[in-house]
Amino acid sequence: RVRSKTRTSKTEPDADLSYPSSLPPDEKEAFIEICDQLTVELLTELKSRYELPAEASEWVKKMIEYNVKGGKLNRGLTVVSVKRTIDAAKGRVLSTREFARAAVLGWCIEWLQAFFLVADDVMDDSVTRRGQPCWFRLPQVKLIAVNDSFILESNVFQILKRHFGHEPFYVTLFDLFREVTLQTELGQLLDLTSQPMDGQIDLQRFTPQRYQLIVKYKTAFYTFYLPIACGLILSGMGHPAALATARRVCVLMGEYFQVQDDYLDCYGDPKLIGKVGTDIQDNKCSWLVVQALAKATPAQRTVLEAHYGKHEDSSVAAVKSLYREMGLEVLFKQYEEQSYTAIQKELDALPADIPRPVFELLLKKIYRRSK
Ligand code: GPP
Ligand code: MG
Ligand code: MG
Ligand code: MG
Repeated sequence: RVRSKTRTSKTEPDADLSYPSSLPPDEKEAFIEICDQLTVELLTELKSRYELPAEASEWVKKMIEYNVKGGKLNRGLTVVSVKRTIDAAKGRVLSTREFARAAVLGWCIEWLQAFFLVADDVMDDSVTRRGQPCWFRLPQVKLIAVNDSFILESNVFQILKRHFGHEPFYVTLFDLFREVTLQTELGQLLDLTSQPMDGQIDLQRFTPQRYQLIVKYKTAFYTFYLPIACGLILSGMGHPAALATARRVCVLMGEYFQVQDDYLDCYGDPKLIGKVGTDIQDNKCSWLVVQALAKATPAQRTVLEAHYGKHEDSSVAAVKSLYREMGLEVLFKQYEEQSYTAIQKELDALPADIPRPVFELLLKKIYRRSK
């Protein structure tokens, strides 16, 4: 009896775990404040537990600030929406502490994304990200960015342990992050090896089937399934049937999202998307080239064979003008509408234990997106 009085219950914080007692009313501002707290916690731990000298922890601090913030935060904020929607259905409003904990989990996804992006930009030889030079482009960084991406990944598990290590669902969360990370890495493998490395360009390999597999693994799981699953697990709704349903819809949305990303790589405004497209030069199995190949005449195919995957501006221009000639912009708009309708239909059929408003919000956020 005495013990049960003095011991903290499972949902009470550990002694060293604190959350702000008040947060700004604006959701995004409040969410961002949690990131600052997490950064301070990580740096404190690096200095105390891992004996990191000031100069090195200063590096990590700059690296986190450069790479973790500055995104659209869709993934992270989704965790909060799921928790809020499920609680609202039970007539409950999130307390500041509950908001903060959902936000912490949301930041784990933003951190994981930072790991992926820092590494992806090295592999894709990209120039800009989120409106600034890619981290590895900084002269003082270069390939240290590879190790930095690993540190960002480890940070995810430091945050998870500190904030959720005492929860009964800790192992479930841990396993989810580990699994989604592997899925994304396998997707990245398929993306990077969609062409043989011997310099020969084999456009035969760019099939719709391969495309679907790449985008499902490299994008859908971490972009849509992970935030939704985190929200469900945090709300005590992470049973296998709900997760399986969520996963099916998330894969559909993820495919649509990556098709948009491929479209924007060529047709987006770099000022809006914060990055300069490199898919044509990089010989990527992009939605655009897959569509082009599916309907190309032999002459058009020859143009692609001559110019796709080449770094010269004239080759990139030749591919872009072929895309224009083939009406790929119109084809994309058609795909966009079809895909939107198909996903909407799936949402209409969702069982009651899935927080449909969250999916609707997500779909609304990405429909006809220009960034
Ligand atoms: C998006 O591909 C996929 C990722 C960013 C996942 C990377 C995974 C790793 C394991 C590193 P993309 O290259 O089209 O994205 P972007 O256009 O943003 O560079
Ligand atoms: Mg890539
Ligand atoms: Mg990339
Ligand atoms: Mg892209």
